[in-house]
Amino acid sequence: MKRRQLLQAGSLGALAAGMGSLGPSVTGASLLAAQQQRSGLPPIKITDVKCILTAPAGRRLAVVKVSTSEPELYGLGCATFTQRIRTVQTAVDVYLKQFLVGKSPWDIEDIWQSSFVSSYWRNGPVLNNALGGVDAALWDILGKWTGLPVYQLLGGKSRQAVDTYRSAGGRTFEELVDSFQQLREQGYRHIRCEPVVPEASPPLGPENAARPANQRTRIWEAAPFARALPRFFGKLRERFGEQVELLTDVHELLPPILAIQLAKELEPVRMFFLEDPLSPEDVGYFKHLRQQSSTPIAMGELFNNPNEWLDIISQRLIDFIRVHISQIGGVSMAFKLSHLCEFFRVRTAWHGPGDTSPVGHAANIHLGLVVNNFGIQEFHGLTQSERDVFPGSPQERNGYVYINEAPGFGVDLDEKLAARFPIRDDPSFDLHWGNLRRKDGSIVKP
Ligand code: GCO
Ligand code: MG
Repeated sequence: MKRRQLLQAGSLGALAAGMGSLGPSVTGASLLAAQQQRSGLPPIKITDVKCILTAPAGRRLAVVKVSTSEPELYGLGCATFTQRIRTVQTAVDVYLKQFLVGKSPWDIEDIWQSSFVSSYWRNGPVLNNALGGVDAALWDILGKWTGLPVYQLLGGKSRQAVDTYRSAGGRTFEELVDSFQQLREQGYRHIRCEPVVPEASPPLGPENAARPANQRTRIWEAAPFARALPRFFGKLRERFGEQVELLTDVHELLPPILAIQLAKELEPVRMFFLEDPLSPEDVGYFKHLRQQSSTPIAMGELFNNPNEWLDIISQRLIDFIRVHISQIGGVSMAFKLSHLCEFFRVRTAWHGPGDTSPVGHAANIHLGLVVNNFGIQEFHGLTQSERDVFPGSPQERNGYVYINEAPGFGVDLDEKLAARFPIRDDPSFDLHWGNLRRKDGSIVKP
């Protein structure tokens, strides 16, 4: 039977069954059975849940594949936590698999809620990414079955494409200006710059480079960095004028009072936003930051759970929410979060770096197409090998990014090709953050 026929037969049959069984004498158990019948979708089951790891562009990516009893009906969801990717794989392949096989893929919300508490201890990047991957895969399955793109299931398009920002790179001001100019010529209207400040990050001698990868240090001093940034952006504004939006990311590295000074001193530049000025542990400082400065604030790539964002959103202390969607539990949670933000005029700016798979980028974009309070989308850009491993990946044109109109998220995974880009467990891949130190040797916390 074709999908649509089955869907119709399913809805009518189930409606009749539901009407018959929902009388005043319904017991708890029969109510559960009646609900299961009444979904209007065929009674298929989850048959497998697995995590696929691949690194087509060098960065380690994790994708969850949920298979069903319907031949060839499966869904994909990004679960990338690149620094601890094997732990996500275990959470999916061992724990979520045994919890989910045999359940209905249509119960997206119930699977989210039950999986979330299934470990009793919860939250955190490992379990949330694993759950986020499953959640997105279930939306993908629903889209494929109904023949609709996920954006349609979430409410339909509010816009035709999502506007993106890219980062200009370079070690000197001149190099950065060149890179900035190229991005302008490609049509970008929003450009992020993270200048290298030599006084803040002095190069280390050859003895550092000679150390084993897990013991190599980088130096970072907040004060010279915070002083240099306003000068840098002042020059950039002078050079490129008012027709471009400027963004910067300070990676939660500043002591709160320096973040406040920086936000104030950036005011004349009229930034589009200042990204991640404070550590998640310092969220209490947002109210002081807000009282002192009108520089727009984007926050959140390290956030895991609602307790980290509820206060700063409801007290109107930030302007853009930029969580990593799989890190907070996937599309379902991000959709709720975007609605919460809508009421407080906070716009979305989902995290979209290189350590997001094309499936994850597509999820960011589907949400961005729907929500009224879309702000901007970070889109790192994809290499040809990523596009080959993930057929149907999003495309950029003139600074906008587009998804295709295929059902679900519209992105597939060529597993055979993915296996030709195995991930590496080399320590130089994930020790970057843990070896960032001040000149006195003490650790710097992002
Ligand atoms: C961003 C981020 C990334 C992170 C990276 C960590 O805004 O794009 O800060 O560059 O550093 O995702 O793995
Ligand atoms: Mg960032």
